[in-house]
Amino acid sequence: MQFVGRTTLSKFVIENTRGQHSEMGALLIDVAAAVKTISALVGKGVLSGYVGGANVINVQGEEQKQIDVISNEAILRHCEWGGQLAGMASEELDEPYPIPEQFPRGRYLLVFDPLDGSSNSDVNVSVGTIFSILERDAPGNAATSDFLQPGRRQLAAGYAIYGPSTMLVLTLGKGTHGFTLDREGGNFLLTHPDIKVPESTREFAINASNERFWEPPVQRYVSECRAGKSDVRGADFNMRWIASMVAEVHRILMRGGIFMYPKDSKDPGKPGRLRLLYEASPMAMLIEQAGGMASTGRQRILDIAPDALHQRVPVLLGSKEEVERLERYHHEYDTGTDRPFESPLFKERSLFRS
Ligand code: AFP
Repeated sequence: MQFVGRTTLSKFVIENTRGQHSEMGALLIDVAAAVKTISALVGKGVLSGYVGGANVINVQGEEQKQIDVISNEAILRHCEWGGQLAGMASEELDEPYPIPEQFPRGRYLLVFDPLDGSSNSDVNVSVGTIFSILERDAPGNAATSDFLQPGRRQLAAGYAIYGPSTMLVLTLGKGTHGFTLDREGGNFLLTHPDIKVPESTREFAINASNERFWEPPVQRYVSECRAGKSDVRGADFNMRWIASMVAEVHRILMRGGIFMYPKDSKDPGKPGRLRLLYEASPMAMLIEQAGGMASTGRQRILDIAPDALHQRVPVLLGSKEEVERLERYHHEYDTGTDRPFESPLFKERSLFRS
């Protein structure tokens, strides 16, 4: 009886999608069911039989684990039957998934990364599912072009984090709200209503092994954070890197910070590592709805019109003051007005420019 009377995810969703989007409410309840299935599997670790073992290469040219495949299946099976969807798109599938013949069609589009950070599942570190819901003008069978909408058109976005506890964090366009899974009762309970990202932070997250491939504005920013009290920032910074975007974004929603996977020159064919439709856009909506910012450094992420399903983008997101600073550094760099910088990397750049 301990949790009786608390707001469940189902109640929250039904109350907040009544009217025009009630069918989307039903879809979200199916997404939550899929998330519970994945949570149970991930929580078993190697005992599930899906963690570890041989990997295959997926459509992104990346290693695909058995747990990725089974998580993808879980979402497809839980969500394909209800009649709300015109199609689904997944990180694990090259093309959109058509709704099977035997099921009715709806007008919503579900895009998702079934298990982000799955390389971490082998080492028992938090992983997550990221999802987003878009709308097509009419019910029917979705084509790839239907999915290519800027993130500002998302009707809902969320992620589940499979950590010491499983949480589902959701926005329907009115704030960002966190629900914790009560494993015994089987319900997600509203535990973190109206999450707010602090505007200021002294914590940043970036894969620093890529430093030599970053653009100068990011090198400048990180070098200033590392210099701490002794330099222009006048304060010491802390660094974190989990290599699991869901876990980094969750930390930022809980206590502030900035997450960066910037543009780099490591592979000139890839303008960033993270995927726009099912990683960057949903996280950008959640962060903005919590009062933070999400940018490429040169453009608001939610304004990018995708031209491919698996398009990659640079991602800088989190506490407002830091994302604004990074945007300013990009602008100063692009316009040649950045101040003389003492880092050897910047001296190198000024040599190139002179
Ligand atoms: P996987 O799902 O292949 O593990 O990738 C997760 C991810 O795209 C994202 O969650 C992390 O931020 C990023 O990779 C970490 O990658 P690095 O290996 O570059 O640190």
